[in-house]
Amino acid sequence: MKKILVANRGEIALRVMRSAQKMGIKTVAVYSEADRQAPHVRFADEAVCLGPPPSAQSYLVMDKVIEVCHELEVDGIHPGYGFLSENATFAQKVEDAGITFIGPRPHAIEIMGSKLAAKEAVKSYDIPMVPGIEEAITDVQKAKDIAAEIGYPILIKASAGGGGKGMRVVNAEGELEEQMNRAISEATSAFGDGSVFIEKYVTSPRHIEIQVLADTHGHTIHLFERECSIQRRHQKVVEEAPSCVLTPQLRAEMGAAAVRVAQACDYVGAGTVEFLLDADHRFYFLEMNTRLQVEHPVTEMITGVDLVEQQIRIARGEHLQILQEHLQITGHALELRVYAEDPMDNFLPNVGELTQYEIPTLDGVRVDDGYEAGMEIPIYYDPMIAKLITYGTNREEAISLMKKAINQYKIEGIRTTLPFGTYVCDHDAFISGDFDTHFVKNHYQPEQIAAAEKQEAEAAAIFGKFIFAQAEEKLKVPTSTQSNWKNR
Ligand code: MV4
Repeated sequence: MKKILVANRGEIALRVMRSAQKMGIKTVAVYSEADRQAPHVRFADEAVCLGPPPSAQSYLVMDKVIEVCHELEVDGIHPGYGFLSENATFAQKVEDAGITFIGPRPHAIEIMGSKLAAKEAVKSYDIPMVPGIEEAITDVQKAKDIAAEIGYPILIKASAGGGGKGMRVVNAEGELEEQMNRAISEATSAFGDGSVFIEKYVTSPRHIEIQVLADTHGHTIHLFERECSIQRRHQKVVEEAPSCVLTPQLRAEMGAAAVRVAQACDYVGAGTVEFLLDADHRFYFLEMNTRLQVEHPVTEMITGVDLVEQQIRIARGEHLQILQEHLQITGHALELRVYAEDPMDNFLPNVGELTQYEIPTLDGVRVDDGYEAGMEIPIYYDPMIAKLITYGTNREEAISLMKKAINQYKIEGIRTTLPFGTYVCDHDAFISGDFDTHFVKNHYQPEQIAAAEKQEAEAAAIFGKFIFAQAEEKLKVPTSTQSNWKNR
């Protein structure tokens, strides 16, 4: 593989190109008219404009991306995350064009893109699943019978779902019909597929996911877990590795289950198997993400493995050089997603110009970003500006370093989730490890950030006044030498 096109933008496009460059592979960037000046465009050896800012006219135009590959003699496409990364049709088109898709085969993407197909595929692989049904349901009476059997509360889920869309909690039989109709109509409009199914609702789960790597020769390994419970509206904000609740035994069990899930769909490349962990530390398979994930750096920090390099090696047909028994967890890593969102105003997108932008420079701190001072955050894409990653010998160190790094991070012009990061790192529930996916709902009080900011502003004002008084004192012109020019 001599030349890779990265069909993405922002921090992930840069991150992928860095590993490619390190391996001596040429890079091609594609971009929309909104990203002409973007760092990923300047970093690449070659860059081609795909079209107008909306993704549907640029980053999502499959044939255009493939055309660029032919023109520039590209032999591999890395899709990053989002955009075309989990599009089986795209993976197939790439393959048909004689280009290597750096990711799994189309059929694995397709199976895991449907929750019901995924359940069906892993059925004979001894994977723990939440009690429920494995087929689409439309009949309300049948749904009521099943719900009565598994017991309320239940959760209605869309088979094609993602990001919580089409998901409905039902607490009692009286609500079932209405919630089912809502879930079906939401799933139909969002995914063009109204298939829904029912599961027992796990009330206070932690979200734990396992990173896997599989080569084309049948070797599959796992790279331990990431804990991603700190999220709001199905958008992760803080992730860490390892999770502070897994015992070595549970970690090994979940890792082995994740490997079996990958094997169930003949997985190739880097993938992530998502599990729910209930209050009694029982785990259940949720779904598999067939891409490199946003939060992959925390795994890289604790294992020392460059996941993008592994993806490229696997795509080249190489054998995995890493053996499961050689992998070990060293230290602890945290990641804060820095979004252009106002944590004081319900995390509303807050796009605009980055009038000031300075990243922290501390040992053990990694910043994966795709913006520079003076740039506009476009309204067309995900509002994530950067990922702030800290690494320490233990969790306490990683947390304390995260607080320092947030303090050093200077972003002006837009509101970001940086203060939310401080809030989380200072919170007892987070520090003690006693939290679940409801952390934001249960523990987040924006007023406390406001109070802290007010206190800081007051301290700054007092300090400023003091400095001003000192300066004034120094500048005071002695009365005796006062000039009388006015009087001349
Ligand atoms: C669940 C659940 C509780 N019980 N399934 C959310 C998105 C989709 N990937 C699966 N999700 C959930 N499935 C059962 N049976 C709770 C969630 C859930 C969740 C999961 C992981 C991380 C954050 C979440 C936030 C709300 C709900």
